[in-house]
Amino acid sequence: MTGVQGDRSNPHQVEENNTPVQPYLYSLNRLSYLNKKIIAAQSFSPKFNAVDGAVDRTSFEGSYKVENGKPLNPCGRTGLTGRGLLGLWGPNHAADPIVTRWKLDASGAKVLHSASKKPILQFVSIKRKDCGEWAIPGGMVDPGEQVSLTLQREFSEEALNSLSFKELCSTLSFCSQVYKGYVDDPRNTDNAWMETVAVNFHDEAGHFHLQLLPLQAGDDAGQVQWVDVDSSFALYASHSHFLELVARERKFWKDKECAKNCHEL
Ligand code: RP5
Ligand code: MG
Ligand code: MG
Repeated sequence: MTGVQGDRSNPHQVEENNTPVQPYLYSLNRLSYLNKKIIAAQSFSPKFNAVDGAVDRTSFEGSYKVENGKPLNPCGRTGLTGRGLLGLWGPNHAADPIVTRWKLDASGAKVLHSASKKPILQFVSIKRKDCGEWAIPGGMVDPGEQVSLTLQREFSEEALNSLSFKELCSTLSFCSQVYKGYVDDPRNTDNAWMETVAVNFHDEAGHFHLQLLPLQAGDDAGQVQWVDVDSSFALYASHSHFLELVARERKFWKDKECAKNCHEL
C-alpha cells in the first residue's frame, strides 16, 4: 500500500483527515469507531513541506523528499519504516526549555569546578517515565500552538508544582534560543522524526536558589532535580548537545524573536 494513514499525534489526540478526534471517541461503539477510522484513512492526504491546517509539516532542515506518498527522514535511514511511536508522519515539532542557574554554596558564592576553576552551571532535568533517561523537560508543540507557549506549558507540566512559568520569567536574566532542528530521538523512523526549538532561560541573579522554583515532577516526568551541566552525564536523545551549546556561553546569540516571546510569557 502506498501513501500514509492518519497521524496519531499523542495519547490525548488522534489526528485523522486533519481533524482532531478526541478521546471520547474511543468509548463509542468500537465498530462505529473503526468505520470512521477506515474512512478517515482513505481520505487522509497530508500536505507535506507545508503548514497543513493547524499542523506544521515544514522541517527546520529544509524541504524533505516524499516517496510513494511517504515523507523521508532528511537525516537518512533508521531501519524502521512507518510512523512508529511518533504521532505525525514527517516532522514532529517539539520545544525544549533549558532552565539554568549557577551552582552556589551555603554562603551564596559560586561553586567553582575543581579542574577548570570555572563556575558550575546547573539545569532543571527530568527523568523520563518512558525510558528512565534524564532529559530536558520538553514536549510536543500542539497543533496551532506558539512555541513560546509550548516551552512554558511543558516546563510547568513536567517540572513545576503550581507556580506558573510566566511568573518566573520576570525574574530571569535572559532567554536565548540555542538550537533549532533535527533531534536524534530513539523514536525516529524513516518516515517520522523529531525536531525541536531549544531555548535557555537563565537565572543569573540566583533567584532560583530562594525557593522560587518549587520543582515537582509531573506528566511524563518521574523525577525532577537540578543537575550540574557536565559532559559525562548522559542525557536523552540530543539533549547533551543542547546543554553543550548552553555551556558555551560566549556563543549564545540573542534572538530578537525569542526576547519578544520571553516578554510575552
Ligand atoms: C525529544 O523528545 C525532544 O527534544 C523533546 O525533549 C521530547 C518531546 O517528546 P515527549 O517528551 O513529549 O515524549 O526528542
Ligand atoms: Mg510533556
Ligand atoms: Mg516531555
